[in-house]
Order: sequence, then structure tokens, then C-alpha cells
Amino acid sequence: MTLPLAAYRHDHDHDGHDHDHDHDARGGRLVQIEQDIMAKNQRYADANRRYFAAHGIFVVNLMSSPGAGKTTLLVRTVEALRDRVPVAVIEGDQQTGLDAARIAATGVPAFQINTGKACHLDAHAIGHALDHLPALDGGILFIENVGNLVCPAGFDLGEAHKVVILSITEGEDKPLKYPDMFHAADLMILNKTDLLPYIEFDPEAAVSYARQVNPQIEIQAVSGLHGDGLDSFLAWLEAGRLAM
Ligand SMILES: Nc1nc2c(ncn2[C@@H]2O[C@H](COP(=O)(O)OP(=O)(O)OP(=O)(O)O)[C@@H](O)[C@H]2O)c(=O)[nH]1
Ligand SMILES: [Mg+2]
Repeated sequence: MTLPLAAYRHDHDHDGHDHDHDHDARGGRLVQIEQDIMAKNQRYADANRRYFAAHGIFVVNLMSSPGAGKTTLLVRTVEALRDRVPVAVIEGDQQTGLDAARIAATGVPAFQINTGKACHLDAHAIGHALDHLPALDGGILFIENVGNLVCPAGFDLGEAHKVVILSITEGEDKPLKYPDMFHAADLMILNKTDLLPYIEFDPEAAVSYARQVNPQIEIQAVSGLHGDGLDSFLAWLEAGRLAM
């Protein structure tokens, strides 16, 4: 069950004061604001999607908890792709240009968006980021979203696919705790498999929980650090690109 917006915004003590304000009215206003934001984002996402379709750009939106290994996997992936197809990365973090610098070090164009207090990228920011990247016609654009398993799930950026990375150090229960994220994703990558001998983690349970919230989700296991399983991710990308 998901608590409505109005309910989790209440962090004050109800026992300590007269309960004379109107929670329903406040909740209603918050819901209206949220709906306006989502509608506006959807218009920008639709425009992005039209642009990507017109230019044959395959776009993947990569999401995970902080530190699950998005940038590490991206570095390996773009190194494998850069001589074959046009490729670029949009990086999203609240602060710093560290991840864009890691991508740029491979020679692949990267643009960093700092979201400040926001916990996700939005479609408007992606549209502007495109102005800072070279033409990618027929190529692949990766978007690394801000690290968390909550906010990025709800924001369409105009991508072809959302991909969620679950590293084995996070515990197998994450698909059940953050179902919106795993429901929104088309592919779940179980990452850091090189650590399986050292970490108590049940891969079968993780797969079963992910399929419980999203029966259609595809699942791959990789070690972004060492490159194990990267071939299946590259094949998935190529199939998606050719299917456009
Ligand atoms: N053992 C192991 N460590 C990994 C693997 N992938 C990433 N790491 C390590 O995990 C840490 C975080 O990796 P990043 O790639 O920066 O993770 P991220 O998801 O991009 O992090 P944020 O952008 O901060 O959300 C680094 O110390 C990586 O070296 C992996 O496959 N195996
Ligand atoms: Mg990163």
C-alpha cells in the first residue's frame, strides 16, 4: 500500500495541539500541484520521444540506489560501443560533475545535470542537455538518473526503456520495498555479482520478488567492475536499437 502524499508530509505531533486545520484541503492542493508537474513533464517527455524517434536515437534511462554501480557499468558499456555507434551520456546527480568526468575520460561525450535538491531528472532538463551533445543519429543515449529507488520511477524522460540496477550488497528485498521502480523498469540488472561469495544474498529470491511486482521484467546478472555478463547487456542494447 502507498501512503498518499498528504499523509507522509505530516511530521508534526498530533497529540500536542488542537486538530483544527484541514488536512484534506491541504492534501488536495498538493495532489493538484503534483498532477500539474506530472502533466508538464509528460509534454516534454513526449517531445523528447518524438525527437529521438525522428533521429533514430535509442535512449536508456538507468536508475538505482546510490552506488549500485551505474557509472561503472556505463564506463564499460560506452567503451565497448564507442567505436561502433554514436554514443553519449547524460549524467544526473544532485551535485558534482564527477560522473560526467568519468564518462568523458573514455572519450565519449557526457553532459552533467545537477538537480540540486531534486531527487530525479525531468524531461525538460533532458531536452536542454541535448543542446550540449553532438548529433547521435542512429546511436545510443544513456541517461544516468539520480541515485535512489523512489523519485526517478515516476518521471518519463522520453526514453525507450527504464533499466534498474540492483547490486547484491543492497539485499534481495528491494523490489518489494520499492515496487514502483521495479514495475517501471523493463530490465533489472543484478550487479556486483563478483561479490556473491562474500555477501549473504539470495539471487533467486531477488528474481522472484522482481517478477512479483513486474512479471514482464527481463533480468541479467553482471559485474560492472570486472565485465562479467556485459555481453548480454550489449546484446540487449543492440536488439533494442535495431528494433526502433
Ligand atoms: N565489487 C564491485 N564493485 C562495484 C561494481 N560496480 C561498481 N562497484 C563499486 O561501487 C562503487 C559505486 O560505483 P558507481 O559506479 O560510482 O555507482 P553509481 O550507481 O554510479 O553511484 P551514484 O552515481 O553515486 O548513484 C564504486 O566503488 C565502484 O567501484 C561491481 O560490479 N563489483
Ligand atoms: Mg554514478
